[in-house]
Amino acid sequence: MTDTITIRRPDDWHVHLRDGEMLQLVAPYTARQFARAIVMPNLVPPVTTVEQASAYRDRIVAAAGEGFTPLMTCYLTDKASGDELARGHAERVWVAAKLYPAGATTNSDSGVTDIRNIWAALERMQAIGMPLLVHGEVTSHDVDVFDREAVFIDRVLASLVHDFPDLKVVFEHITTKQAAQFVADAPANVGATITPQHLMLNRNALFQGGLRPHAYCLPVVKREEHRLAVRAAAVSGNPKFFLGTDSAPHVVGAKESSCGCAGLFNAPFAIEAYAQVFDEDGALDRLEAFASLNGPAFYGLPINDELMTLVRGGEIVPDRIGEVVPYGAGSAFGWRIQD
Ligand code: OTD
Ligand code: ZN
Ligand code: ZN
Repeated sequence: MTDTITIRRPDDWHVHLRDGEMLQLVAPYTARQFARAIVMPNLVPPVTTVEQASAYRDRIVAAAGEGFTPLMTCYLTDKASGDELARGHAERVWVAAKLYPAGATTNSDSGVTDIRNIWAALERMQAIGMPLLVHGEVTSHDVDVFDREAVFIDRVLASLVHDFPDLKVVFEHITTKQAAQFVADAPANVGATITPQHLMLNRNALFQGGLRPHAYCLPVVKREEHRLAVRAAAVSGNPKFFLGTDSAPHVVGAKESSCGCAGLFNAPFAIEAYAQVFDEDGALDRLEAFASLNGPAFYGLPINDELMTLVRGGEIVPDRIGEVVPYGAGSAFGWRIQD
């Protein structure tokens, strides 16, 4: 049994770092583990201009400290401009752009109401090699919340990938067997991020002995068969699948509420949680590819020089970090980072 594993320092290809006080609280946790992170633009107001993104990047660097590189994203709206996207990409502010179907998740009200509205922007992104990051859920009220991802593939994503054969597309935080299959079958320009919670929880976690707000995120966790399919994809070694925590902190009062916010704060013990999953599946030798190699390869970025060593035996996750309940509070993941 392996008790120690050394990997290239990982990156987080999907994280919410927030702003203001929350940014100050959470950024050091991401920076402690990850060399780089793709930072989601769903602030209020959303990050839609190059200037906003550049100023936000400065605030993140100040909060995270030395040795961490935030990779910024543009929030696509119905009015997204190809010129603005190309300018931000050329100025190396924007690494990618994010598609939120309007209303699909937290702070997505300014998102895209119809994919046809951003057709010209997507053509431009394809031409300049700028990846499109997709929150893949339909929002129509007639579609069951547990089916929204699978229906999105049929109604939107399949034709998008077909119509833009050279556009790099990341299907973010996949949660279903349909998504895992779609990405596995798609050409090499389509990848996916996977969160720790979607590898560890099925939808029973939402109702275990009562209503569990700290297991609630979007896309919502699914049936066991989906968890197993997503997990098989993550540990498979297939380069299309890579680490994206979707760490999305909310203060405890906003979670434990009659209308609780979606999102889990998993940044403090993220790599430890992934290590536990890969260990349980006998795939520790593939953790490095998932956490540290596949993402950079997809984005066309170099891998990190530094190494990270993980050792068996986790510490207890605290009940609170500031005013936020971290993912796994009160329990321990099987691994810890060696100092
Ligand atoms: N999901 N919460 C949030 C975003 C994500 O869809 C997501 O990427 C958030 O709070 O920003 C969540 O549950
Ligand atoms: Zn999302
Ligand atoms: Zn997210």
